[in-house]
Amino acid sequence: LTQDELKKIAAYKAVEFVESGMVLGLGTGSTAKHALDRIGELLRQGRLTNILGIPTSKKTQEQAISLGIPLSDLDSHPTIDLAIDGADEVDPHLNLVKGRGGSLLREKMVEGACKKFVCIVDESKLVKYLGGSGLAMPVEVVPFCWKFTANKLQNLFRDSGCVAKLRNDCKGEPFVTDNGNYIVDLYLKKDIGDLQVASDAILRIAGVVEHGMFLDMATTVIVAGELGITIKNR
Ligand code: DER
Repeated sequence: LTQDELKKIAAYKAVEFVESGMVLGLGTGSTAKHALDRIGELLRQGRLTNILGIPTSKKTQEQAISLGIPLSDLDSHPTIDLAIDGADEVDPHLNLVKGRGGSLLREKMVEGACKKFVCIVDESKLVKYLGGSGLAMPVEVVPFCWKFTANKLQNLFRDSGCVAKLRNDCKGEPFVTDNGNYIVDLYLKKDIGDLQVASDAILRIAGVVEHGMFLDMATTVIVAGELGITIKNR
């Protein structure tokens, strides 16, 4: 099975949790895309009705519109029944790294407002500890003096061999989020220790808007692997 087929399997499994009448947090990324496609299909077939979607990015909003999924927002629906979204990393405690797609702020706002957050991943996302994949740990920062903020972040995790890099787009310009901010990606060589302590320290830096560690947020993680589907509950 290809990685994308595994993502689709996890996504379709998550959509089994969706009931008619729900207000849904709609995730962002290539795994969540399959979940949206499936929701759109069930709506078209009349097997799901009366769904309202709260998108976690402009990209997801566009996909939802193209699928005919009715949309609303957090101002109108401050409490959401269920969110379905992917992740870049999942640790054994169901803590996540998200945001490699650049949507972490709106994802964290939406998923933080949900009664249930079902995270969908292929098995390649499982890590022993967050930051362990050696891939980016995203932090959304204000553009104003981003170097100053990036240096504070790098120094915060210097004992973990942290390198902080501004994320650029395909044209070599700074990547700009849906919220008009920049992303500084942290590359770690070692475990950053207590995640809550790390999270609090990151958020104390004035130029930081939000980071990509989603701690104690996922209520269920659906993992699709070569040997089948595993459902992990908090
Ligand atoms: O950027 C994000 O937060 C995405 O949800 C990411 O974490 C998962 O993206 P993928 O499903 O394309 O791997």
